[in-house]
Amino acid sequence: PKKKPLVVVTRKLPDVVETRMRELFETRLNEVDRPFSQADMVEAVKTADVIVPTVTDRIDAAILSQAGPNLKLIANFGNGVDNIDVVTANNRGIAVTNTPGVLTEDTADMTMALILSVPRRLAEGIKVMEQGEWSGWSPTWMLGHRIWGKRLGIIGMGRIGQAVARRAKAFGMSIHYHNRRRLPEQVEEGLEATYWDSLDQMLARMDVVSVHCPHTPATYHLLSGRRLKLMKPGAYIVNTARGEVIDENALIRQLESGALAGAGLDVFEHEPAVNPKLLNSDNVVLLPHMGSATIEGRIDMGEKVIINIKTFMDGHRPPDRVLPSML
Ligand code: 8YV
Repeated sequence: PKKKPLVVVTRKLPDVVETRMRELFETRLNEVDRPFSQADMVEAVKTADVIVPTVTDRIDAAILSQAGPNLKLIANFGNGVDNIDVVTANNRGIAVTNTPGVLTEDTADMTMALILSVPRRLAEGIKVMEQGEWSGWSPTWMLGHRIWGKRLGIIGMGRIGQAVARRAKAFGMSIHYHNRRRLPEQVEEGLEATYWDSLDQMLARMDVVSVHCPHTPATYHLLSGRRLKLMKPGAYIVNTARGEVIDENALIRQLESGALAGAGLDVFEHEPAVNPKLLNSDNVVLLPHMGSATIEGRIDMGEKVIINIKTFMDGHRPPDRVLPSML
């Protein structure tokens, strides 16, 4: 029988996923879920046939230059592949796959939660109750802003962006989007979404802006200081994609000056570090990268990883191959 591939997994995954992996592959699992060090990663690329990294692992050109002859596949446990140098991997004949689709709805739910929480001051209300500071109802106290009838601008209209659009539409928002490519007419009509070729022009007119594009060299600081200044006074910003897409310091300045009314952030530029200025603001809701964090989703992601490895090892094209041309 063919030798089973050695699969190195960098983090603790759900038990069912690990059990299935043990059945199918020779595995080196991370029982204690201690984040991989640089040395662990070098050791892994030197010896493994397949590596299963997560968002907390960097596999850059320097690491890949130490890859052993066996390494043929990096099967990312996650959708975003900005942790991996896909171009260098590809040049070295190492395939990269991700786990699209299975975390779309969960991430869109969390995005909607932030779109609701920030304008309606949910976190502030919870804090008042927890601190026992509620002295009674008042007609003019704790007033937020309604989202109904407001304009939502979605940056990046892929699977997650579209799932957010469907939800926001049900909440009475009008849907606008900017994307590299315009959606097919039928899809656009189904979502009742308005396309903006110019991001600058869209930003100037939105009440809420939500980020759903991947982090690539082209989208790094896409929401730069200049662009954030174009936003409508009193607008809100939500990010469940990648922190690097927004210039975080510039965002803080716009929040401090009151030009922007608030932000809901699940992702940060230097995770897990969070700028203390964000932590001390009332008008931001912060979450620790929980967008796709459901038990069901993690199991689905694990299954996707397994299918990608299995298909690849059987000599076929894995369903979720990421090619440099797709970035
Ligand atoms: C995951 C994510 O938690 O898939 C992504 O791109 O950011 C998250 O949903 C993470 O990537 C797991 O590696």
